[in-house]
Amino acid sequence: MSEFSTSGQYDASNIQILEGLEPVRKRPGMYIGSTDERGLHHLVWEIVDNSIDEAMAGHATHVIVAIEEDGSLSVEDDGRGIPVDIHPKTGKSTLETILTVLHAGGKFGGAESGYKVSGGLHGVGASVVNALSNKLEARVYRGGREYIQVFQRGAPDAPAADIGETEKRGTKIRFWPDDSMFSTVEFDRDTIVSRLRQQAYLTKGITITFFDHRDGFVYRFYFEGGVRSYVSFLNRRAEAIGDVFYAERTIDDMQVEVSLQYKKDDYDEKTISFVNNIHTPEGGTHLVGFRTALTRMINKYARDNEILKEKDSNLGNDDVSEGLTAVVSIKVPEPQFEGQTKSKLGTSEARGAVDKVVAEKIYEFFAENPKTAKGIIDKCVLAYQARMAARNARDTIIRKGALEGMTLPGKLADCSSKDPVKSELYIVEGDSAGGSAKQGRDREFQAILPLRGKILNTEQARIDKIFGNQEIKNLIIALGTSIGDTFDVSKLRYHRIIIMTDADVDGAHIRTLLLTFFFRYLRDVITGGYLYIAQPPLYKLAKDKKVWYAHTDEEKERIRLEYNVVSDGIQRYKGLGEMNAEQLWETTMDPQVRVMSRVGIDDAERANEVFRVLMGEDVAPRRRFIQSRAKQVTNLDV
Ligand code: 28F
Repeated sequence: MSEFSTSGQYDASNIQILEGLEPVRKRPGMYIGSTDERGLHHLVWEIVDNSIDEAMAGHATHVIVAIEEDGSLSVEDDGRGIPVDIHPKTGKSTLETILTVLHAGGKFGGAESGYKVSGGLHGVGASVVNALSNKLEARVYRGGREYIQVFQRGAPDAPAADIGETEKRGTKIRFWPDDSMFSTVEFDRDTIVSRLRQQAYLTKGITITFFDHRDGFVYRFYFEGGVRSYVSFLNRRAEAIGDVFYAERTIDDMQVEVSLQYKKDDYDEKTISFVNNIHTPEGGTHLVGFRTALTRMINKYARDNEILKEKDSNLGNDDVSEGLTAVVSIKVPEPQFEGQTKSKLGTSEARGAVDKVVAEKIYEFFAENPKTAKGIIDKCVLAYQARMAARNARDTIIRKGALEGMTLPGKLADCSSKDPVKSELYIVEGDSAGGSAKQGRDREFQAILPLRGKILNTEQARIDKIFGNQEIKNLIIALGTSIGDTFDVSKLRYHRIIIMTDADVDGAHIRTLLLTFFFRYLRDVITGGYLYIAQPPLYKLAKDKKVWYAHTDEEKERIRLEYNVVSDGIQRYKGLGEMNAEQLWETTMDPQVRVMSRVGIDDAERANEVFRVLMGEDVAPRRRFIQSRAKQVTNLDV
């Protein structure tokens, strides 16, 4: 190990640092998932999570996040400040170690080290942000002194320097993402604001302020009520049954927080679960504990108060979930994650802890709010009856063999391969594009299902009505999985389902309807990674018998300039119908050249949310949704 130099310039020692972070710069996707916009925002979450950790440990109360005028991003907290003492073994300060050694910041350890969000299984640590930033400036306010250390792509210019007195305390990190690494280095305000709102709900009592210094936009979050406020926010557009239920308790080092409220006329469920502030879209033991306890206590209360008679069968989890909005947040010192995207909690003790908290407190809540309890149970009983009716309706339809795939719909142009792994289904908007797709496809492994016009608005329709809609029925039969509680993803007849709609507003509408339908009734098709969206080209450029296709404006400009294509050699595609079969194949269907994106669960969830706001029946939220994107607002969310 080379002698640690104290001179301003670092000599051989920082080569070792570069080696430490070299793998990050070589394969960034291994650390932050991707280098597109989503990966860029992972850099923000890494740093913000460190501040939230400091707040969760009770040492910070304010976090400030800012997009600076030059497009860089800064995060500041008023915690203890990362230690700057020099570590005898490495000769480096703790600050420099955290920022230059992989996984250095997030030490594992019992509850005394708090509930680590960053640096844990999900956090890769601030050093990854440092490695992927052209520049990173760390400031520490500690012991009445201010320290600063600047890095370029993870290598420090010099040791941490004491630059004078300060009244402040805490840590501030500002970074300039490396534009040679990311497809975009432009931060998205909405993405950051909605994540900060969520973190503020999950860390009750913290104040998070967001500044966009590019245009003076300010947002401040402070939620005294923690997840109780979160449930109120989630239900803000709905009419609710009674007050919000809230329970909090620490059992064996696990801090459990649960809140719920039922909506009156809506039967859509929205239960969001977290571990150490990390969203667990695949649920896990904490969510199982929540659901079983809630169902058990609702049945118990219903029987104790003769709403359910001796002869009545128990209400099931599904009946208890209709119209339910709930947030389950648990903090566990060393959580075990499972599942495909490591976003399912495996820690078995969490199930018992959440079950215990819910069972104890929800019965008390019902006893203290008998009207609310009656309203909830009546709704659950109604859901039970509707489920029975739908099951009977479905059974009659299935008995008629309509859904057993006995009669594949006439509109489906199936492929000859019977191997689902090789087969793919294009869901195409409109009969004309459907026709071209049928002609242009490779019939060995590509099936086509044309969709006529707008499919059913599944936002409001009940399951028995959905079965009545021919387009939906065709789709379900073609997929082969059935739907609802007879759904079986292993019966899927195609392992790639590709939504191909026009690039215009109508196409976006149909795509949103389809995404919402899959999200609502065929969710495992999404979580299994089977659902894609085709990206047809936006432009066709032609010159001297040569033809190019462009998927983005930038690509079109690059080709136009490179080959000097005159403007009347450039066609902007309005819809799929303008392409003939051969063009459709060679631009959008040929696996060698086509561009398509895989649908993630949060894309579909966001479509579902956007769908509800834009397609729901209340006007106010639609106006708000549109306004909040059209003008700058200063909002105080309480
Ligand atoms: C803008 C981003 O990163 N805030 C942080 C602290 C405070 C401590 C700490 C962080 C690793 C091994 C300790 C201070 N004093 N905001 C942040 N604030 N990390 S990151 O320590 C991590 C070290 O041991 C801190 C006493 N204990 C901990």
